[in-house]
Amino acid sequence: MQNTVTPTHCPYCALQCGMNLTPAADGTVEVSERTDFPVNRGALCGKGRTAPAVLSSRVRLTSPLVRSDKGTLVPATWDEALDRIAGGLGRTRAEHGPDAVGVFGGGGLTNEKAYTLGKFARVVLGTSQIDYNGRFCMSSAAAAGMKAFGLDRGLPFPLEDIPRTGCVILVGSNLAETMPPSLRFFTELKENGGTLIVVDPRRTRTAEQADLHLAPRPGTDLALALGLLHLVVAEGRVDEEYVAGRTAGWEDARAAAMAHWPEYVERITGVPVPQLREAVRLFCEPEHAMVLTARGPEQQSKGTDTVGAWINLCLATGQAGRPLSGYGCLTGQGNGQGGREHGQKADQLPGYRKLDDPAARRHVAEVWGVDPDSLPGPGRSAYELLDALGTDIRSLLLMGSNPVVSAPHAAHVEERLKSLDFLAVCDVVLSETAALADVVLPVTQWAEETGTTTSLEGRVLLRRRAITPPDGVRSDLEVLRELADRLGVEKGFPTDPEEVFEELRRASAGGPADYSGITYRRLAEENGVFWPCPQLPPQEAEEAHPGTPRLFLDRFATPDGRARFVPVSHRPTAEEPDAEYPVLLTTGRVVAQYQSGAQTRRVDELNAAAPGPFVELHPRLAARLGAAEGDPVAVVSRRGRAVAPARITTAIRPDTVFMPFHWPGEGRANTLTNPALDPTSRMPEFKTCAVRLEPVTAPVKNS
Ligand SMILES: Nc1nc2c(c(=O)[nH]1)N[C@H]1C(S)=C(S)[C@@H](COP(=O)(O)OP(=O)(O)OC[C@H]3O[C@@H](n4cnc5c(=O)[nH]c(N)nc54)[C@H](O)[C@@H]3O)O[C@H]1N2
Ligand SMILES: Nc1nc2c(c(=O)[nH]1)N[C@H]1C(S)=C(S)[C@@H](COP(=O)(O)OP(=O)(O)OC[C@H]3O[C@@H](n4cnc5c(=O)[nH]c(N)nc54)[C@H](O)[C@@H]3O)O[C@H]1N2
Ligand code: SF4
Ligand SMILES: [Mo]
Repeated sequence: MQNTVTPTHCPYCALQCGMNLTPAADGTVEVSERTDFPVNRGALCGKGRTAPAVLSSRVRLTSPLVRSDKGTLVPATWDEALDRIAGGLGRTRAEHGPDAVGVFGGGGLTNEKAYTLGKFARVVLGTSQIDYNGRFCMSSAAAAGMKAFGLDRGLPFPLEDIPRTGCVILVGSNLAETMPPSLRFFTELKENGGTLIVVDPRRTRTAEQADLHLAPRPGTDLALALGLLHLVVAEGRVDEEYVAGRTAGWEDARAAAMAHWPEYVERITGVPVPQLREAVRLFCEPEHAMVLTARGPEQQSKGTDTVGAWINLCLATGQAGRPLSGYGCLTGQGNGQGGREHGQKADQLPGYRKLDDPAARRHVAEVWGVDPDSLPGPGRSAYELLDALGTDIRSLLLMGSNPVVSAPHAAHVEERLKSLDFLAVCDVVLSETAALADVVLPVTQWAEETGTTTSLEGRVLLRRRAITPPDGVRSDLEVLRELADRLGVEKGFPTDPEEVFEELRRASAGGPADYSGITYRRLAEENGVFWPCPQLPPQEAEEAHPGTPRLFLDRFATPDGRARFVPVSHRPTAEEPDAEYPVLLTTGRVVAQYQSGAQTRRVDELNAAAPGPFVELHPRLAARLGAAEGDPVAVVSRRGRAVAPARITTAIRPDTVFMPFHWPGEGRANTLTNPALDPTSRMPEFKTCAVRLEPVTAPVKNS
């Protein structure tokens, strides 16, 4: 394998940029341009370019760690560590029943890992208590997409369609920082004469590219979308023929929208009526248009209704299920799409099947060689699961997430994790969550193992092993196999990713996310395949199914083929500002750090670019506080207090402050966030809570 160039994909975000890896003689790995992958055509952001730094033994775990009698983590052999985990989980199961054992996964895990983790929970542990960090990510968009279209695939079309549409409304996405190479599609859109509307309370690098920037008050996107729909109706811009032919439920949705007068919407959102009218004009005049959402409107306690309202706008104007038009969600994590399809979600079986559907249970149970009645039912959502730690749930196996930094109301979650009888964490580094564990297992990562991911386009991709992992680490699949063995299940947990994928193909066959026609060979030859991709019956078998880059062109995935309008109305956020907490906090990302920072905070170049947390605030707010640029500012919510330097800018609304969430410690944004959940998606309200600002006079204690 030495000195050969291996084409593969980035370990981080859902764009899954293609890159080439070459191992060098000194043990390091070189990243070079891979131009044959059409999404990024060789371009990478700084995170992707520097990703090999996290492969280095200098920053990662290379030995299992177990908690000693003195309470510290000390190196142990693999057998000792695995025995301890099987003992810990097994004891809880014996004493408190299977549902007292929890499993928490991640949208960064490959399809093979996510699939095996879900199977492990249901078959080996017999627990219903499994969920994953994707719940914190795109779950509201997924729920809204299921309701409206009968299927959830983030983008129903490839990114390459964007430059050829007429107008894109980009709602709460800062893709110039979160998916930099994707900015090209929007630049090309404008070069082709199309327009870009960005909806964001901040004038971000993305908003700077827009023809029209709407800056609503955080948490008011639902009213904004309804106000635009009101104007569409009032101005006679509804595509009546399309509505009659391809949708259902218009009358109720229309009635709900008509209650949202432009002036009323201006009062709620702060977006002036002329801007609302301009947005409607730009969106409705071209033949084709798209709405894309990301975490801004989705991470709200009304995220599902909010996305539903944006979908209503697309449906009323005939902009869905037609070429070069539609609604899409920009999924976030490397395998954010595939990770939500194959069973690590509380209510789900592989192939995006429902755990409470008897036919789905029979199909998957047969593939797994178990009795359908032995499969548990749906469990709790991610935050509810974390909140139940130490009470209903006594032991936890965690793989691919760092909730001490990334979960809402993080101090509470941290305390819940500490109250467990037993915590096992598999990670590549000693994350803040791994540091609390009773046992930590060091695992292999992207460049050291083969596996598939499914990008934000719904394109299934092959990540290839490019280097030999260091001594002392094992793959997540090997870990699950060893634990299954120790917990009495000797078969059904292969460690070869391709073997797992072959089983996943069968388990997903006939399901909404059907991968049965996809093989590793095809993925290697075709640069990815879009699902659904069923295996064709033998008589047609020479012709492989081509995959489905564009969904819904003939019909939506609902029983009658029609898309569903949702009748939604504006409602306030779960925590509106008041006299005591008068300012809104919103949270998000910066280009040089990834998520909880567990990986990127170990890369010098990225730390130099983004060394720590900050509080972005308007000069007027700063003046009231008496804070100058760089002064420490305390942000206080009902859940806690965080301190970070002020970053003063007119790019943010004067009623709002912004903090990135990548850091632990006293600047941890999630100390402040509100775990109020969306009733349908169970998404926490990361994007708004009420805070007050205080100047920092005395040193503050670390959280
Ligand atoms: N550099 C970097 N890139 C990443 C990641 C990372 O951590 N770092 N993570 C990946 C993952 S998992 C994800 S999910 C994606 C996320 O990608 P994005 O959704 O683009 O990222 P965010 O910064 O969370 O939020 C986007 C924007 O929403 C705005 N916003 C805040 N509140 C509201 C609101 O109420 N309404 C509206 N309309 N907008 C609002 C914020 O100001 C912010 O600019 O990025 C992926 N890429
Ligand atoms: N305030 C606020 N909080 C947020 C958000 C926000 O916008 N605002 N966004 C939310 C969103 S969208 C997301 S996606 C979450 C993400 O937050 P987290 O779930 O914490 O995501 P990561 O930091 O990517 O954590 C992944 C962990 O898995 C490890 N890892 C990487 N690869 C592997 C592997 O192959 N196997 C194993 N076992 N481990 C691996 C990494 O080292 C890291 O420790 O944060 C959420 N939290
Ligand atoms: S944009 Fe996303 S996939 Fe591309 S290099 Fe950056 S982190 Fe990696
Ligand atoms: Mo995410």
